[in-house]
Amino acid sequence: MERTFVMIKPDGVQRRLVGTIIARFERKGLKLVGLKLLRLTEEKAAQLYSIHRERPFFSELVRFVTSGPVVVMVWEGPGAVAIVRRIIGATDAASAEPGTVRGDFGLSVQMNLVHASDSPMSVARELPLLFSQDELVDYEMADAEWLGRSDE
Ligand code: IDP
Ligand code: MG
Repeated sequence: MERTFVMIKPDGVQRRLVGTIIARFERKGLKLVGLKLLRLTEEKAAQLYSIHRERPFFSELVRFVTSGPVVVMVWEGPGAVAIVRRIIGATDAASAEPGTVRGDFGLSVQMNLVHASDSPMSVARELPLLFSQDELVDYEMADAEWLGRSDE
């Protein structure tokens, strides 16, 4: 079953939106398989965003995501990567669609509340940076048969 890596950024934690954001993924029918509150080290943040190393906003981005605690999560479900990207919305929160997390709660391109892996390849790189295998929990959801899509 597909899994994706998601992180509520420091602005989401400081603005007390952790529960609200988690609820968006829960109500869609995704399954939570990993969850932690922590503060990223500069090194971890730089690794997570290594593809942006050459971008002008890189050092500001690392400073921002290390400025306070974040909530890191792993969500599971058929097509979880693309579904979560649609739920969070476009990168620039100011122009993200209403109904998305960024569209409903943000105004900024940097402080856009949440990170989510953009492809299964990104999940394979990002998830192990923040979670070890024994921090991911295997279990069945009681409502799985009522969500209409079985394991693929
Ligand atoms: P994504 O989070 O939607 O995948 P990316 O392009 O991968 O967007 O950028 C990673 C993060 O870097 C964004 O979520 C945002 O916090 C920050 N960022 C992206 N573009 C800019 C920019 O032009 N200025 C400042 N920060 C940016
Ligand atoms: Mg990205």
